[in-house]
Amino acid sequence: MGFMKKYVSKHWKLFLVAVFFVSMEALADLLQPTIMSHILDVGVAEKRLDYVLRMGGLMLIITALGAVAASLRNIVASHVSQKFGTELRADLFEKIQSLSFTNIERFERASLITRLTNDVTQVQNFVNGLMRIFVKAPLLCIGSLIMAVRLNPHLAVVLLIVVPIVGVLVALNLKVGFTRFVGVQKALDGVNRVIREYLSGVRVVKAFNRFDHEAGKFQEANTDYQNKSIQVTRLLAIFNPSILLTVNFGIVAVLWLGAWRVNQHQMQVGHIVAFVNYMTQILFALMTISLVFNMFVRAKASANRIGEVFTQVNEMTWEDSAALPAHRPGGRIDFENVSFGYEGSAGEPVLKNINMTCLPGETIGIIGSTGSGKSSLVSLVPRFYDTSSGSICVDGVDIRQLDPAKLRDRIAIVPQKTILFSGTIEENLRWGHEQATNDEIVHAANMAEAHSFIAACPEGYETRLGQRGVNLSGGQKQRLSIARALVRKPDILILDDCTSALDTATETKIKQSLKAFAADVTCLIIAQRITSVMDADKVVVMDDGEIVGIGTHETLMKSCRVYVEICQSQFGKELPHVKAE
Ligand code: DGT
Ligand code: MG
Repeated sequence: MGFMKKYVSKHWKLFLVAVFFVSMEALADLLQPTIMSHILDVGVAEKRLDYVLRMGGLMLIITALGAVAASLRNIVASHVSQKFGTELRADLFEKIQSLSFTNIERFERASLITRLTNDVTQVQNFVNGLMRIFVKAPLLCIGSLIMAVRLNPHLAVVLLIVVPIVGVLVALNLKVGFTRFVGVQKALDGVNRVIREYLSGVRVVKAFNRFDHEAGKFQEANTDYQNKSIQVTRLLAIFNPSILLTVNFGIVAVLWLGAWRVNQHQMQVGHIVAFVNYMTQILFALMTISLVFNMFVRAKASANRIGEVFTQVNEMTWEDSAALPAHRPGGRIDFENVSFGYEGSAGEPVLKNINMTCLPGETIGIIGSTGSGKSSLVSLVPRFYDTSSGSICVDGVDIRQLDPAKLRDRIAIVPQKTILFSGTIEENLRWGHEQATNDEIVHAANMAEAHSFIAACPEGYETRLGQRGVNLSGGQKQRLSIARALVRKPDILILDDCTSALDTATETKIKQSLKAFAADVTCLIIAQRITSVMDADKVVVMDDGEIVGIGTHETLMKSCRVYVEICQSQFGKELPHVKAE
């Protein structure tokens, strides 16, 4: 929980102010029963009205001061805890942002969401509680004990028995509670995960009529959450009344003992009233303390989970001084003996011994059966992942020395799975380049054959997209995604199967525009159709994570068996020729 240090050093002063006010409040509460006993034993017993009035006035003043302290404490405590919660959430969000894919994939997405929301709230609540009731409870408890013993040592014998029993109960509660609360938190993760998966795939779920199945999964997670929560509540249901019972027995004992002593004329009634008052305060304080422990346990479990994210060390390191050379045209990429495997997939490498060079301005087609590692190969260039062995250089600089942000500035990607964000079309296109002029945006949209359909929308570029662009067709989304990449004017352009949802005519038009655009841009084009890549400067053929052929269409037709097989499967025996331009 080292991450808390920062906030402690930032907020401890105000925290202490709140604690000061809480102590004032507790002090006011502690004085009341004693004054009360004086009023009874002196004022009432001796029928001295002036004494009653005087002490009554004192009581009023003390109560008023207590109330003022309580208000101030409330204000300070809310301020500190809200600020703390907001800062913690912001820092956690920033941390998650800064982590590499590999780091993030160690957590489930659902659990990252609960960590950001529920866990932060738990810790925030605890901090808030610390400044309110949590400090007050022990103060009241110890204070009441002292005041009670001072008031009447004979009655205090009862406390000698009651307090240890309650202490043991609270300790037991704490011990048994911890693992249970951790379990509750995990179960809540489960519920979030199921909902997330369902919502992100809601159309597919409905299309396949899998609602019952999904509902079943939800039911399961929900029931698990219920059971775990019930277990915890049951625990509280046993411990809290036991504490209550013990203290109430104590009160009865005090009444009995006190009545006996009053009968013997060894003490006055006022003492009994005051003593019972202190006992109730102790009871209240102990109940709160067990609540505090429960909240502490919950907050600790949450803090651990937040700490897990904070302690992730970003595996991607770089040298601040390293920079890509400024000379143009840039965009040379060298793969040298690159191997790569995703973490957790049994160490099986997805890419093996990749060697290739892409020169500035070259267009490289990448083709291969599904799962052969094409997307994985191109995802290494913007350093989404680091290679397991071997190196990748961009413009002669090993990308492991480069700040990924600087590297990615030079690269534009059209991912295989189109992802758009809620906002207007223009806002989405500006992701490519914030400062792009309107002309540049329209130009990019034109190249991606997106301008005509955008212009046909009543609101044109101001058309709002739903989350992930749900109000667009697959092909429209793909074209926006291409335009977004073109707005960037990158050195390296990566197109991952980005024309899969387009008809051949549109694809051809886009390819022609790209040719002019990409004259000095290194283009990596992944495609399923041979026709999409056959006129590239070089075609890379992938099979099972390896490059089995590099060359032009003609050379590959002569030398690469896999390429010929792909070709035959797409065209039959009649093999096409590259059109002379
Ligand atoms: P495609 O798009 O269907 O034509 O296939 P490729 O060639 O783009 O294949 P790719 O690179 O997506 O996948 C290669 C292998 O890597 C495949 O066995 C699945 C695995 N893989 C891909 N993405 C991930 C990932 O994010 N995590 C893990 N653990 N494995 C992945
Ligand atoms: Mg792919």
